[in-house]
Amino acid sequence: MCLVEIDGADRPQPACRTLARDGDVVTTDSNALQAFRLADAQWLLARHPNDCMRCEVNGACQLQRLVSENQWDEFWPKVPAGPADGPDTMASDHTSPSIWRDLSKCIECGLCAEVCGDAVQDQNVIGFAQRGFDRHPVTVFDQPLGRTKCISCGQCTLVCPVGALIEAPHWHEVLRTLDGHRRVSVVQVAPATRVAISEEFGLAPGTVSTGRLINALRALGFDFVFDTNFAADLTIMEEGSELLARIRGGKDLPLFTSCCPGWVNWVELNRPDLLPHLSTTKSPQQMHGAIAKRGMFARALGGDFASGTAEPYVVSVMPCTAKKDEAQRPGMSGDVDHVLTTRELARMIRTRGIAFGALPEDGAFDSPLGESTGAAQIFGASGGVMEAMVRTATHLQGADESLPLEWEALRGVRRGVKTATIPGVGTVAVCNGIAAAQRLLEEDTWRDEFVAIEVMACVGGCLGGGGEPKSLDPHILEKRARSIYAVDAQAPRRRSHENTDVQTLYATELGAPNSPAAHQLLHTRYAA
Ligand code: HC0
Ligand code: SF4
Repeated sequence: MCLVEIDGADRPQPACRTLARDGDVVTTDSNALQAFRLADAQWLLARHPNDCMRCEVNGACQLQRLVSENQWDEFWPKVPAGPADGPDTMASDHTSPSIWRDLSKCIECGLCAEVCGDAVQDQNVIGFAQRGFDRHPVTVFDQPLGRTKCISCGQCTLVCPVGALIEAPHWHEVLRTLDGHRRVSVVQVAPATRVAISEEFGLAPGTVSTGRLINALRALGFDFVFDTNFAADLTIMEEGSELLARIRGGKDLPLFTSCCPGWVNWVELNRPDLLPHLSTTKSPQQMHGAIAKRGMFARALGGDFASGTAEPYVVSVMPCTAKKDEAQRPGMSGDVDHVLTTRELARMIRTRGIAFGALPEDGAFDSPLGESTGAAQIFGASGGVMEAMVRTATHLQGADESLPLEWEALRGVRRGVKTATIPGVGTVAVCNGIAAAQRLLEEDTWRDEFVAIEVMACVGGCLGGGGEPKSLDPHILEKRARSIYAVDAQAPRRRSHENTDVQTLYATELGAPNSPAAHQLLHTRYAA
């Protein structure tokens, strides 16, 4: 569809994969190109299911947009091929807890194979098989996705222009539960969602929409709207203390952060020998759910909730597809019932006719699981978890309080490894993207070089997560990151140990970080 004519070339070339050279004369529209596109469209539409009304990407599908813009409707057969008519490889694949595939909708653009391959994630779970009309994307040995080494990062869903690869949708079930009014409902919102959801509603990329988002969630019917950032501060208390204990004991260093479930999946699937390095601290999503269901929030609700015979219904809104998988992991005790991606939440908001852009910006999180510091907010950017940990670990070490809060060397959305040497702690590394981590781990030098390594599977960190809005803006990651760091810079408290609700939680229930009570609620195990 993106064919262009280049003077001197013997046939039209795809714009998406042809590098423009100095002096090229490129024609993007002509009668010949329109004829090519129409022929392509006819071929695609003849095979494409005609089920837009119930397709998960209805309204966000690039094929649908092209049909409408070019008035190709008449070329779409009234009774097109559906999933039931295709060969086996066309069947819907729902075996992954995070990603659904429906190859009957595939337009064979190749973007999924590219992003899963060497160009970005370097997982090579999806590639291309056959040639000509039979060419289609396949997994290794044509296995269902759930039986491959897919890490659930969702980057393929982010680039799929149609509905062939999507996040496993939870939003229908969430709406049904809210509409039933039979359970006390709790929702938590991730740091990277609030800086990206604006894009779904035509607001400028990078617009911070925390207040609007809270109001939208209340309008959808949630009883309590909380901040994942509260639990991110708690994560830092636990993980920072775990790091210092390992440094003191000289064991299982470097410590690997464990809040990115795509990364945890990668270690379990590819390098189980490295599991002892993973922090046992649960991710903020899971900690938040644990406290809501079995911790201070359940006790505050009283009655059956306090005694443990009833549980609130806990939903999280995440920029990440792998968080769906994380919530179903053994060892997570059902802390979170359903996980919505940023895109799914936008769909819910649209379905209910809520005018997001017109909502007041004054929404405030409920207490006590709503307080957070700037350190928690930067979790959403690559390097943020490490920077937050450094801010608190240096404090716990009794280091000079005049140490900088901002560690520029750990920031930035460019793929690769970032490092910094922290007085009193040691040298730390940040792997921005799973491919960068793979490369670092190929040589053994990391074992002696670093005391802690942060890995985020998606380039940019959660703000580039597979559940974020699809964007064609080449600077989208920078824009979202800028907003995240701006929220931190304006926060009245910027270090996790300064969160007063977290302090109260330790004083009244958990004792100290890494105590037996904290381990019971806030830590997990991994499967080799
Ligand atoms: Fe993230 Fe998280 S920062 S993983 O990217 O740690 O998804 O935004 O919510 O859990 O806090 C995602 C984002 C989170 C968690 C937090 C961490
Ligand atoms: Fe590849 Fe990630 Fe998609 Fe899995 S979710 S197929 S690892 S891009």
